[in-house]
Amino acid sequence: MNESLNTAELAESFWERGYLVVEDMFAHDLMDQYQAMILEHFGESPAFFHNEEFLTKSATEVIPWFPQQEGFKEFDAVENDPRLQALTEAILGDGWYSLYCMTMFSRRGTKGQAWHQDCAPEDPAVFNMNRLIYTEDITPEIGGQTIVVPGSHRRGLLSIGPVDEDFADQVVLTPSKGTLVILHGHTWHRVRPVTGRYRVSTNYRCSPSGTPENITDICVYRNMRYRFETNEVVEERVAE
Ligand SMILES: O=C(O)CCC(=O)C(=O)O
Ligand SMILES: [Fe+2]
Repeated sequence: MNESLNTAELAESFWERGYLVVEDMFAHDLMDQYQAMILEHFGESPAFFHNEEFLTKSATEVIPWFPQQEGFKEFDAVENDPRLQALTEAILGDGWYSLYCMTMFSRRGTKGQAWHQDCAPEDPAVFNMNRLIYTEDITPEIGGQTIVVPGSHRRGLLSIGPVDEDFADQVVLTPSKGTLVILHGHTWHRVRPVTGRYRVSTNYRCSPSGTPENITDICVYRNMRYRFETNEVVEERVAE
């Protein structure tokens, strides 16, 4: 386990690239405990949570679960980790706050997630930040690699185009058990299809001071903006 982090250097790297990978951040024992609870909750083949229109249009097949909201205190251990808190503070500054902890489950044969930004990028200062932990290895056999475009948190609106296009400058992340991935909400990112078994990731979302709490309500895809609260497409995005 990574006992001490070079917090200042990591924060600088985050702001340069719009994402950060810290391997061996969390103990395998803790990850095993989380994974067991997650599988207990989902079973290995749960039903979809989102409606049909969303699943079809967004090419996103993920089932969310909010364990802390259901009283699973064990999930506080990562949240309260002093190294994670110090790193978050170094990146976001005083007054940052936690939004929620969301576990995402994808079954075998599902599409993963299409290219998106978690929130509208029009104001560069208004954003969410993802602190993703992986409680089991992502492997090439399982699929579900997370793909990011470095520096895209400074590029503004995600371009319109095919929802699973490959970009020349994309970077493919294959996080192993215990890895922390921090991702700026404006960074262009997607998740590859899940070809084997199932895929699990858990996101401790947070925001800088003053960010509206519903910041992640509207997500930007290459073909639409979607509002999760009301399950509706709020804007169709079509090339001129
Ligand atoms: O599960 C992942 O690796 C990324 C998920 C994602 O897009 C997000 O949490 O915003
Ligand atoms: Fe996302």
